[in-house]
Amino acid sequence: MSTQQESKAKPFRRLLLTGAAGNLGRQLRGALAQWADVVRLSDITPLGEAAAHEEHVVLDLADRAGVDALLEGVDAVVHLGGISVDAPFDDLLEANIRGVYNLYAAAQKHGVKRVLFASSNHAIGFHPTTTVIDADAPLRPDSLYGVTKCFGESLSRYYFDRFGLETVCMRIGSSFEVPKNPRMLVTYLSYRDFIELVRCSLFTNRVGHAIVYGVSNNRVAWWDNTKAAFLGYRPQDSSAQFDDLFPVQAPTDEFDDPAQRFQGGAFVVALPQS
Ligand code: NAI
Ligand code: 15L
Repeated sequence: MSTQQESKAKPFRRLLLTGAAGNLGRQLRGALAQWADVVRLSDITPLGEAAAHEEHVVLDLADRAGVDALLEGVDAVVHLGGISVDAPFDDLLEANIRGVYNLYAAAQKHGVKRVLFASSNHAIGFHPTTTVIDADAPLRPDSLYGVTKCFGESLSRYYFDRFGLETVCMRIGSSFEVPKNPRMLVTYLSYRDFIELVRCSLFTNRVGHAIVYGVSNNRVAWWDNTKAAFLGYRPQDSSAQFDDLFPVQAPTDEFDDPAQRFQGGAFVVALPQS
């Protein structure tokens, strides 16, 4: 191979991104082109026009045969697909329980090396806002949605221990263009930091099964990423740039409102219609 050809070689032959039509999928779509020859994008909703390096697959993650075919020829997966808020159990069951099982079963069958699983802060949302927790904190889901993220973390642990399929579980805080409320000044993850954490999760050697909090370098922190330091994630952004949007509040356990006492915010009190 000539030097010129070598410099063009990309680390992955084929990367799969699920949930590609969603908020974070749309942010990541462009970045993946640098990392793989072929980017396979999937969602239950249409994905727009396919670029030359893209393959599009529109399917429901609950479709086992479809997901099996989706994983064929894939080196690594960024799994963002599924319901991203609290919802009736039957809906969560299909997208977030059956869907994540289908993904792992197919990934193992097809020899996928690594998955980035989009977990959520709602897996640990019933920890108080006055405590700082790390990767070893007990799961304390704040919603059925949070319970499905605990299932994904647990399933991925099993697939690593049993089959050696590596996963980084990214417990994402709040990744939006701009924080929407005071809580999000603490949970904010900029899109740039999100993409960087995906990069670290895909390219670090031997991650095994890891838990990392997806959060920027905000002034107030509830989550300590020391145990995921080996990923080399160095957030560049901070919610401090949005301080003028909301009054900054010192942590206190004197709040009457559970949505302020617990890290999950409104998720700890809301109940979806069934
Ligand atoms: P989103 O709701 O914008 O995107 C999720 C995508 O999954 C959507 O495009 C949706 O069509 C697709 N999807 C839903 N059900 C599906 C099914 N049955 N089969 C196939 N595709 C399906 O959510 P967002 O913000 O992009 O989040 C991505 C992931 O990160 C989600 O798993 C979410 O739970 C997680 N997350 C996001 C946070 C954030 O602040 N954006 C915070 C914590 C976790
Ligand atoms: C999540 O898990 C959701 O996907 C997202 O929509 C936000 O609600 C986020 O958590 C948050 O906690 O702000």
